[in-house]
Amino acid sequence: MSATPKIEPMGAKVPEPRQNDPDTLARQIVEKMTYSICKHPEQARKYDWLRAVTLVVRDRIIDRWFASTDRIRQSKDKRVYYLSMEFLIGRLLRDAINNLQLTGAIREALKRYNVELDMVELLEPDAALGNGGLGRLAACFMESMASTGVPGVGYGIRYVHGFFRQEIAEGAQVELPETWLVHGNPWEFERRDSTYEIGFGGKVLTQQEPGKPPRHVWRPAERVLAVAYDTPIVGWRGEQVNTLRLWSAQAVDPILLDAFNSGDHIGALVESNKAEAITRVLYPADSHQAGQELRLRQEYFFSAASLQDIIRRHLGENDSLDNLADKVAIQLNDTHPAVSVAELMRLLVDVHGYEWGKAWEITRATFGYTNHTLLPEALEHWPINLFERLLPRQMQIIYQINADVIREASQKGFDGSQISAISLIDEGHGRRVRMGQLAFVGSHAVNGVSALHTELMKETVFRNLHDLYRDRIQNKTNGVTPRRWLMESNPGLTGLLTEAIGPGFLDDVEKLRDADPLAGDAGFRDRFAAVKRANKARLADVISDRLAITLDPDAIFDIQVKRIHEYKRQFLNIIEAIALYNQIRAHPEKDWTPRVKIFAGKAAPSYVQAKEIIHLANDVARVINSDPSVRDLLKVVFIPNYNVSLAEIIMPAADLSEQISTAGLEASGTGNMKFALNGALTIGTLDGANVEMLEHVGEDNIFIFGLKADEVAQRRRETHSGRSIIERTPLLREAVNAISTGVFCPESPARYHTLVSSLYNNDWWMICADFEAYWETQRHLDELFLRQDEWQAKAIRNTARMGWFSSDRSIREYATDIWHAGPGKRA
Ligand code: CBF
Repeated sequence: MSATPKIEPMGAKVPEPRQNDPDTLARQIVEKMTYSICKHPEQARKYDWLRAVTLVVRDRIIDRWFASTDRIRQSKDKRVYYLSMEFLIGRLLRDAINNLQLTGAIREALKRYNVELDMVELLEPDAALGNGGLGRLAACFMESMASTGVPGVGYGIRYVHGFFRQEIAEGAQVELPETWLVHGNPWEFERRDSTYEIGFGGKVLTQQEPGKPPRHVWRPAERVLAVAYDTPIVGWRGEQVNTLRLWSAQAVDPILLDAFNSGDHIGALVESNKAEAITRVLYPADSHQAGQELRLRQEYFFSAASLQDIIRRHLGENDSLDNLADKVAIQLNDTHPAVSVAELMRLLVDVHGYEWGKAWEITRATFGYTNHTLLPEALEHWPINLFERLLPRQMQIIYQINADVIREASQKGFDGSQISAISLIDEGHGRRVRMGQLAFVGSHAVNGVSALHTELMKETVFRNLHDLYRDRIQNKTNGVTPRRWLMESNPGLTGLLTEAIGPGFLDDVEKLRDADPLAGDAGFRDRFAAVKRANKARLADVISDRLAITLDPDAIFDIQVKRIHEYKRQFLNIIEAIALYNQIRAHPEKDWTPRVKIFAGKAAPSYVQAKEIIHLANDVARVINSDPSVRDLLKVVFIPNYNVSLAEIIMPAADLSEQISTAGLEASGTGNMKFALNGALTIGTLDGANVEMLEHVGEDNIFIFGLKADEVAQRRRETHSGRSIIERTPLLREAVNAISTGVFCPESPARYHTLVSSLYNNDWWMICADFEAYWETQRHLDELFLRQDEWQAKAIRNTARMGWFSSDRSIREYATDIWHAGPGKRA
């Protein structure tokens, strides 16, 4: 047999220069329309254009993808694997076109057929494979890894139904299934050659040979297949294309023929339904412990598939796993993939024959863990009996890790209560496995996502583990990608800045600093304000189309968009809106600054209070917007179905960004960064990354109010009641009374009884405690807005000073301090 000839993949040496002029692109779009979509261009519908353009862009990406993969393989550089249950990527076409710098040429090409690129881009469904901040951060990090040259692979789950669609019916949230895959997904490539078996349940056999440590063999009772789907992630200027690999679950046997043949047609499909259920739906809760078996199955499924894939790739390029940690860094995005620690130990010890101590050394050196919240309800812990039933061998391994950790702590003199805080097993709540502890002890680096959050991690949830491993916790403040959150979502501002300071900031966003002195230039301020006004008018159009509410683009656009959660305090914002409404009516003679309060966000379907807050926002909006005595000085809007694409329109249109969480509870926030980068002023508490934003933009350019984290803790020790504050604060009292007497819901006056009584009896979120400071700061902002020169100067300084909050900076820090990977780091 003759040797197989070596076939160079097209584009492996690339990028073979494809022509990017409008003529060539126009011709290729029609070729795709004809031969891939099988439509005559004259009969093409809108979606056909989307598909044809996507395929033309995709060809260019594939060339570069091959080249990047080849380069990484040949260089033998250390790879970074980002394990995340969520990737909230949104639309990909605009991102790809922008990063390949094809926007102008494709726009031109499409014009030849009377097709608008903007219209085409809007047709793409949002890939909503995440809940909020954590998932969106993962998406920004993927783009930044590709943009900064880090050889990164993202591993996650290919949910058939992403984050639910939200509709508002009579003021209340209604959840509907999201169906992003119904028209197919041109960005993904199914890789059946990367399919792995994942086991669940069964038993562990122990084989004991004389003089040797026992060998454990896990015999799962159930097996499902994990099939890989790859999506290219294009970095800035297309210089590197990384891979996002998402796993889809399938049954080993698609149908049980015996059952089918004997007439049990439903039973024949039970296995395959059970397998496919693993990747069918994203859990719609960002900070609630779900506790269901399916969630644990999801976590193990994608962790186990990713580890098998990583090991297979490593062994394809190396002789053994001895050097795994030199070649591989695995980042655990929160505790969701924390079971990976036990699974890697199982693979090393049981499958690859490593001695326990050596396996532990490799495991710890390989993993890093990012904590994203201190909220107790979000710290995952699994009932031992469930864990043991589903993952019996991993449970044994966790016991053994725990024994080692406890021994170490005892040797260092830790007492009983410290040891029980450190233990991987919570003995107090019906015996549970603590995933935070597992992730912590199994990682060489543990990080928080803002300076304050990291310090609080050391003082609270991980206090004792921090005492045991003093060097392990470090901070990595979050960031956002400036490509999506400035260049693509705000072309007006990007154009203005390019004219004013040159294009350098496109490659290095910290160069935005060059715009700082322009805050003193009246001509620039006017042009900056004109861009903002146009963005506000665009948002006003969207709101008019969707909700038939007319807004004045010259009013302050005061915006709070994020998950609905008590600690994020949308309730405080609504109460302030009511107090303002009361004051405008009581004092029509005063010079009120027109204001539009905009809300958007989803509540976890089982989170009753959060859903009430949405209902209240809608009820209040209905009453205020239809009251002629307010003379349009105040409007309240709740935009349904907040998602990444809507955020891209909202962020550039804000004058004022609401970042008002109870201090100590928002780990970082990233919306705060997107708003400020686009020139919004922030009203906020000293919480999460607001603290660092204050340092960067300067205290004159951000509006901080309210209790600090230590003051919140102190007040909680003293009292939980808001009653005395309500009673002595007329503005607050009247607003709260209006809610409780049914002013906003005469059809059901008791609707907000629970919400209001919580303010009186348990002001846990410090709404009463912070109300006055918040009100005063808002009135100060009203006055400032009338002095437009001053306001715009501050807005310019925000944009100019936010470059540090780029996810490129975050990724470089992870690469240097945790992964020891990335450009210039040869392993
Ligand atoms: O770190 C990213 C974000 O994660 C959360 O959304 C989370 O889900 N834990 C936090 O609530 C945010 O503060 C944080 O920015």
